[in-house]
Amino acid sequence: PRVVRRGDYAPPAWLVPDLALHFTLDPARTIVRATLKVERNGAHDLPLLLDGDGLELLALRVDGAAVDPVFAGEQLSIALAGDAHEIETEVALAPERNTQLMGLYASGGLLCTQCEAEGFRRITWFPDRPDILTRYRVRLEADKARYPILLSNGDPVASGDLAGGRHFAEWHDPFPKPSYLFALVAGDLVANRTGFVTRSGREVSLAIWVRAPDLAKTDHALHALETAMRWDEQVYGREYDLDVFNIVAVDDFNFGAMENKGLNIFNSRYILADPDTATDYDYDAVAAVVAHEYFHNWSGNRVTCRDWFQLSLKEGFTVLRDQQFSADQGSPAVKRIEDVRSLRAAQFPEDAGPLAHPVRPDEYQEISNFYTATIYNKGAEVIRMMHTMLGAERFRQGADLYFDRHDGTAATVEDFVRAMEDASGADLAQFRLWYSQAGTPRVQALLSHEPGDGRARLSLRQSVPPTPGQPVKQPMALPLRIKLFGAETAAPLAAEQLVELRDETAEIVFEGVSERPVLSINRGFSAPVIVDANRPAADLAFLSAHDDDPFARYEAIQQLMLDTLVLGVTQGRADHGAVIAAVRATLRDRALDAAFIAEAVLLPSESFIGDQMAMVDPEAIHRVREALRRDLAQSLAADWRAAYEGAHANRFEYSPAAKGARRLRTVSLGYVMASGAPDAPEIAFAQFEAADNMTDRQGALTALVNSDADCREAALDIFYHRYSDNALVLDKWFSTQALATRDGTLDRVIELAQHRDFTLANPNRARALVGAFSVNQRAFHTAGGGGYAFVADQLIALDKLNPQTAAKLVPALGRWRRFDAERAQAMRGALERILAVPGISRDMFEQVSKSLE
Ligand code: HT7
Ligand code: ZN
Repeated sequence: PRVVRRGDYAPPAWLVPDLALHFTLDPARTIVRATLKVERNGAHDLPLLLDGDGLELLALRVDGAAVDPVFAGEQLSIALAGDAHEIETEVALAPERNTQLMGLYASGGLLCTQCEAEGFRRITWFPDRPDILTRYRVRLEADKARYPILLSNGDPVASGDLAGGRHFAEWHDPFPKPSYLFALVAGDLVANRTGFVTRSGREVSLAIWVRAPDLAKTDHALHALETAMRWDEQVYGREYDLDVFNIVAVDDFNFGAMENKGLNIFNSRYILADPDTATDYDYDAVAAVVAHEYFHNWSGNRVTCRDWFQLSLKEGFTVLRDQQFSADQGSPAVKRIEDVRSLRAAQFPEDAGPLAHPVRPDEYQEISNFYTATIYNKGAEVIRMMHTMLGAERFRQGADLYFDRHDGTAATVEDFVRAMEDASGADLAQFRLWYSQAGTPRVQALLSHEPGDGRARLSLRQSVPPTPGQPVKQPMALPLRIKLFGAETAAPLAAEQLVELRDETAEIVFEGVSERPVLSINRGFSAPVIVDANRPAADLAFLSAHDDDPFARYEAIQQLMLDTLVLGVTQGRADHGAVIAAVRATLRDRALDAAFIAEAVLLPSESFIGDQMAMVDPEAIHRVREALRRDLAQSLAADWRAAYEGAHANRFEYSPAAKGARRLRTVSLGYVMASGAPDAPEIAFAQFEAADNMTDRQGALTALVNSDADCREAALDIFYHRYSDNALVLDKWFSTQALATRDGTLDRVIELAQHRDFTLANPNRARALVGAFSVNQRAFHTAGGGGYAFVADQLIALDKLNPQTAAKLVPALGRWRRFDAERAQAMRGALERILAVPGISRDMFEQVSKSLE
């Protein structure tokens, strides 16, 4: 297989300062004419190499003269004598046959593009690498009735009618950009528009383009865009720089959205929202993704990446920025809890498995496989740690210096860290290991107390586990926020300390500690590590009630639950008393807000419990967790009812308080159902029917679908018929069933794959069924290996249509080392079967072969 190595980077031999693109758009046969002005970069005699993928080359001219193409592997090689030339190419494409959804493709009557990472080469011959920055002039021609709206990057400069019912539009983007940021959209679209005046007075026209029936669902996204634009001015001092900012929603999209300069293209699930069809989670995700793509205008577009090994430079930083933005819109504590929960659900397992890679990888076969939780979420945590260590002010100075120094260029991770160092004076030499070493560090923390001399000693020991290709690791620089509380007085024994653990071991001495101290460590999740503090249940219960850091408080109750569950699985039984008492106290604490309570009282997921164990027993985990759930449900029956009823709202409202109430209501309903009370299904069904919003409706549906209640099938039917013409809600119908914790989920999922509404051609639908099922630990690992066989069948079929989407679903099968011999063998068998398919894509080959190593 082709392996691309970071160490092999060489600057481009030829630059392309200007490009004119002419599209004659047609879904069956689009003609693309490209005129590249190329300039020799330095003294050399290398040919110009152009990338192309699946293009029918119709013409090639150099300085106006036709030449015969010469190919060097997959590239077009053009020998050039002078220092500056004009290259013209003409190619034909078939967007309607493009099922990979990379390059130019058709989706729901639209024509649209996706170029990151290497899709531009599926549109035209070009040096498709991010360190070539080019000014684009684009002319689009299409049938006016079918494609009345023609959009591209930058600002519109001309438009008009042509003969034969056709028309054209011309767009110029004044900002030189890498090819991965090119975009076009043609379609019958309508816009939700507003104006925005930047703080320096630029008037920007904002528009969200959708099909006419969806227009009413775009207000939330438009409002989020305005809020994000203002926030970036206020918090990072970054302003928008074009006269227009367009967003288009499309139904078929491999990812969440794409930050193309001035023309963001979105998966419609991250644009469309109204109370009847979108949950609070969806609303929050829409705002976060709109903000994320907007923030890329600076962190990604104005300063882009030199090569794809630097991907986290834009993605990690932009995730941090969107997390900070979302935190500022609601509860920072709950946002931090949610972010850590998704880091632990997606990134920690990745870092512990065969696909582990550093935040700045050293090599790849297919770059699309590296749009991972490590690049995005761990990358964000790494920059967050710099924020913690430098403080907000010095961090902002570092960000300003980074943007100023590298504006208009393609930069590296090293450039970012150096800007932080230069602006702050901090030494981040050791800290850079976060970019090069994979694996989640573990920190053992042991607190001892000598009451006689009033001293407490905290011993810390760190280790970083071996990962593929990295058997031995250096100690990392870990910022740990630490505080001690008095066990009797419940008062802090000293101010919080920010301890930077740099060596393998360290000892911190606290003086004047007369009371027995209780350790609060990694507060706010200041470092993305696993802490083994071995704190007794009593200390965790104490912290869950008294810690003044909300994240640490959440962490304490979750650790208490986790310890109890792990003990239940490994020892066969565990005392539930401490968990019940802590949950009771949390539920009854009137000072806490509902959203926090809902997060805190939710039991750790079955997968997360599995992640704590060397050998995962999915059935035992399910049994033990269900037993604790039932015990909590029955022991606190009155509290759950009170929480459920107390969180009732009369009318839908989208505000942090209303969202928190709905979250607590859903969690409480789950416990009411788990109690086995005879009236519970009725309560759930009544909520399901009466709901005036999707959060309550889907919450009730999930509670019913997880149960054996008689009305579960009726609820599923009602839901299906009510929303059968809404693809995004039907995705929920599929995923709710695929995630069900009850018996028989595997059979149901196999049945659903035959449903008339199931298709692998739409990535959202494929993920809703196959993706959701593969993270349902109990169902996916059903004894006998049927879950693995099902997923392998689907991935083999999906790979032929859309390799990128297929390859993203491989990791669940790659976790075979953590399961018993029979399951491990069946998982390997499924991977081997995929690998043996003739014509397997490069995407799948890389994921599957690495998973088998
Ligand atoms: N930067 C965007 C990445 C992306 C992408 C990558 C591979 C294949 C398809 C894709 N669509 C979008 C999204 C982002 O992080 O903002
Ligand atoms: Zn991004």
